[in-house]
Amino acid sequence: MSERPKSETQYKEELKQKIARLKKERNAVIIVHNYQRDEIQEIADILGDSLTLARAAVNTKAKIIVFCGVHFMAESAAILNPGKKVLLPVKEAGCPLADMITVQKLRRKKKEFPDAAVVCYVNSSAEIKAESDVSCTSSNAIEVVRSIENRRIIFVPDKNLGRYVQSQVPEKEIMLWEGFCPTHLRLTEEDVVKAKNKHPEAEFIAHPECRPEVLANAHHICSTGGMFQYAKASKAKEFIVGTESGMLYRLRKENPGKKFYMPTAHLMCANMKLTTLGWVAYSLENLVYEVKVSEEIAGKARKTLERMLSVTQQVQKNTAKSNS
Ligand code: CIZ
Repeated sequence: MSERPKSETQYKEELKQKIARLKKERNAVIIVHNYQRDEIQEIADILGDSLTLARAAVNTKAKIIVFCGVHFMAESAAILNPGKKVLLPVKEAGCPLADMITVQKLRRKKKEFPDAAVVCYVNSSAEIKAESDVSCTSSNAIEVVRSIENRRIIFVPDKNLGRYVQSQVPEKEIMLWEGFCPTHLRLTEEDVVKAKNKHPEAEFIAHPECRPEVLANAHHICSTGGMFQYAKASKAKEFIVGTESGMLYRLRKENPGKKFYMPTAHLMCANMKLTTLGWVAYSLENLVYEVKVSEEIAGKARKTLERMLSVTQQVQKNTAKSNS
C-alpha cells in the first residue's frame, strides 16, 4: 500500500523546517512584507512595510536576502545592498502600479516642468527612482514632500497617495500621475458604508492608496505600519481595514482583544500572494531569482532612496527631541 498523503499542516511544517535549515546554511535573512500570506509572515525574520524593510535590508549582516514581496521591493533592497545577493522567490511577482509609468514619459513631464522636483513612491522601478529626486513610502510621503525646497512637485506614480499628500501639504503644488493600485481601487465607498452599517462600533482605517471618496469615510488614514500602531493605541475594539487582506494576520495576532474586518472580500493582491513556502524553500536551495540592477541605474536610484531614509531619520530625531 502506498503512504498516506500528508496533511496540509504536515506539508507546511516540513517546508518550514527545510527553510530554517537552508537559511542557516546559506547565512540568509527572510524579509517579508505585511501583505504576504500568513504562513510566509510566520517565517519572517523581519516583517513590515517597505520603509521598515528597506532599512532592515541596510542593517542586516546576512549575505543573502530572501525578499518575500514584489519586485520593486526586492529591487530597492538590492540597490541599497550592492554587496549582497537579493532573491525574489517568485520572479513574476510584480506591481501593476509600478508598471504605470515609463522613463520616457517621466522625462517628458520633467521637461515640461523644469522647476519641479520629482518624488517617486517606492512602488516604482529602479529606472524611475534613478530619474527622481527623492523616494517616499506611504508612511513618510508627507514628511518627504515637506522637506523639499521646490514649490512644485511631480508625484509619481500613485495619484491617490499624491492627492492625499496634497491635502496635507497645501503649500506645495503637486502634479499627479495617472497611476493607481488596482487592489486598493477595488474598494468602493459603497463597500465602506455597508461595512460601517454592519459594524457600527468599528473605526475605519484606510490606506492612502484608496480612492478619495473612500478616504473621506476614514477615521484614520495611514500606511500599513501606521495601522499597527493605531490599532494598538486606539481605545476602539473593532476596526474595518481598508487595505490588502494580508494585514489581518498581524493585526489579529498583536491585538487579541480586538476585532478586525475586511470591508469586502476583494482586497487581495494576487502578486503578493504568489509567494508560497515551497517557492521560498526553492529559492534558498537554488539561490534564485537574484534581482540585479546595473550600477549605472543603481547608483542614481540609491541616492533617491538614501535621501528618503535621511528625511525619515531627521524627522525621528526631531520627534525624539520634542518628546524629551
Ligand atoms: O509601503 C508599503 O510597504 C506599502 C506598499 C504599503 C504600506 O503602507 O506599507
